[in-house]
Amino acid sequence: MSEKRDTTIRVEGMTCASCVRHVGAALREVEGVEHAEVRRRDGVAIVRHAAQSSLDRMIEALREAGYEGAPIPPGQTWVYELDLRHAGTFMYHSHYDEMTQIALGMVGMFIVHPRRPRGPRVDRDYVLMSHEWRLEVGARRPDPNAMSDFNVLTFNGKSFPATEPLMAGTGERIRIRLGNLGPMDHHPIHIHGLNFVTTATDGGYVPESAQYPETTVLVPVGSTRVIEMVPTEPGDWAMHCHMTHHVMTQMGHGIPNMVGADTRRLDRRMARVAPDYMSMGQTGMGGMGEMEMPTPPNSLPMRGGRGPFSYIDMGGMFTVLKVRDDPERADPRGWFSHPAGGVAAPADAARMRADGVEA
Ligand SMILES: [Cu+2]
Repeated sequence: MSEKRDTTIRVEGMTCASCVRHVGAALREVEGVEHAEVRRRDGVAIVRHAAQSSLDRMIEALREAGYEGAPIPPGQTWVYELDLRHAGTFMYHSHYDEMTQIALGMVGMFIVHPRRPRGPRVDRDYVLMSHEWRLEVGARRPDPNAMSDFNVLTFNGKSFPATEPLMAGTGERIRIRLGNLGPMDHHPIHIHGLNFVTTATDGGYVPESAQYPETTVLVPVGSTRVIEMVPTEPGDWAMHCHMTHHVMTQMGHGIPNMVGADTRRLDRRMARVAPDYMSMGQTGMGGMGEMEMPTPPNSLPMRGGRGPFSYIDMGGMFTVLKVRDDPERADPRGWFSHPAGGVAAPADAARMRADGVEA
């Protein structure tokens, strides 16, 4: 192992914008590289999760750095050297003022590719890092004091519809590396229309004999899960966290439960004092994103995006796995063309009668 290579991650400043931009920034390296340099700038402390297998060397580096006692002062650049002895999917983050620095997004993925490929060759290799934020409506900076009540949920720093869709070819083998360095919540990541196996965690590879099929994988805080699949059905398959709140964005916590309420009398009386008043939530909240009502700047209230059939009212931690027979020529932002008869439609009366259903 005589190869030496320097790789630099720059983490500059700690303003909201630079941190949000930094989330999901993935460092990719190759196993066996003797020297990787992680250069960090401005107010960042320590890398701990990165390259667990290089722990000895890293502990040494951290001792030199004073571990938890010596955060890098603003304006300085420190160097951490790691021997990348094992391949895998790891993460890095600051270990100083964790509530603030992690809440503001000072996290990223650290991918070490094996020198010799293991297992079946994959055709595509994606990285998705989840994160959660408390961002008051109209505020520019996430609130680091939040402990459980997060209202903006992201993949690689973006909420749907801004998330990148993942393209895949029918019959290809797809790898998705999932990482979670959000402050508090575990995310059960679910994919429609196909199943997958977990082939690795940040602790190492899962032997093939221990892999089992799943449609949802839980990604706990502080861990990575690598899933692989071979999609056989072309289509637009939703991929999202299955916690319902995590596919919705800012939604006004503390609002009363209005489902089923008869507000006609209230609306009449309110109209006398506030002509623009409108009660909301009597049938749930699903249509609110589509209404696209004016909102304060820098807010993301329950927004989804346009779908092929109607408005997709999911936002947050949601993206689409686009499986195509000819992925190289397909538009990653375009929607799947369903074959005739391949989508649901209102039931016709004759069919319902034949099934014994009263129309
Ligand atoms: Cu979630």
